[in-house]
Amino acid sequence: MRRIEDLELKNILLKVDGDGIASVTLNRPDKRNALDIATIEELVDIFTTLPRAGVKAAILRANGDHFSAGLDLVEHHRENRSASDFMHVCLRWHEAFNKMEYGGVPVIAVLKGAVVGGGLELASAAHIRVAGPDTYFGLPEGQRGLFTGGGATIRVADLIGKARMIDMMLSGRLYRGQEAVDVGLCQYLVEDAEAKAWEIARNAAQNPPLSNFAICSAISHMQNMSALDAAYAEAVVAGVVNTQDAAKARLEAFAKGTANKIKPDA
Ligand code: 1HE
Repeated sequence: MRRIEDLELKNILLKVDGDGIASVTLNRPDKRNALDIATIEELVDIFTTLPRAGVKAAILRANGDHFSAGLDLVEHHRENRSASDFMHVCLRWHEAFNKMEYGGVPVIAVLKGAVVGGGLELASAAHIRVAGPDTYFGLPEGQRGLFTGGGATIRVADLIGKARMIDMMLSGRLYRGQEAVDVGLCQYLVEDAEAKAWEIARNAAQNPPLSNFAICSAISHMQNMSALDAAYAEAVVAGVVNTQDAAKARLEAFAKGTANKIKPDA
């Protein structure tokens, strides 16, 4: 099992604070955090390692003015890849983003500037997306003569529906502001996305890890199942999670009337 301190990272900064919250920072601002293959491999390593390292939540953020300009178009052009080469590149993107989505650690993305193409594919693998006022979302693949290869056909279509996704890809339509929230590209639109993401992460980190594991992996897995199989899997997961020791003190407090209440101003 690899340890966080053993990871060799060049394009991503990784820190874990004393509360077990990791910040994963895309760090190629001069290239607008375009995703080259080295960055994708670092994402694979990071999101393979974090769930086994006791990390309670992760903030996915970026240095510079833009979250990510998507596929590194210059590298792609320079490498002159064959169809088979690029298919394998896409499989590494899927590996990275699946590790994020199915790893069981809550990932909260802090979005700003361009969240486009593969940048949106990356953001859509996070569990919660928090956008700042200057964030915009696009799928300019059509304009570049490309197609999505990092899971957008699954995740972005799931967030916004296929008609909107096709519109974005065909017409180059960009979404931003409240409209981006309304269509489902992000869940929060706030002045200070960074602060909001940390607040969400710190709250989520208070939940028992097994509950977060189920929330952040079981729901995604169940979406891939028939309703009958999903209901069965839900019962099995709930059997394990809802009887865990970590829940007992919380349930006892509720039974005694000392637990917090679920009210808007509580
Ligand atoms: C890049 C990339 C990139 C910037 N690959 N190098 N994505 C796109 O089509 C978006 C392409 N990027 C842009 O439209 C703009 O760069 C931005 C709107 C994001 C930012 O504009 P700006 O004016 O701040 O920066 P810039 O001057 O365009 O770029 C600064 C540098 O970043 C420059 O490099 P330099 O060496 O000349 O300084 C750019 O080349 C570099 N850069 N974006 C490589 N994307 C799995 S399939 C997924 C398919 C897709 O993702 S398609 C969408 C691709």
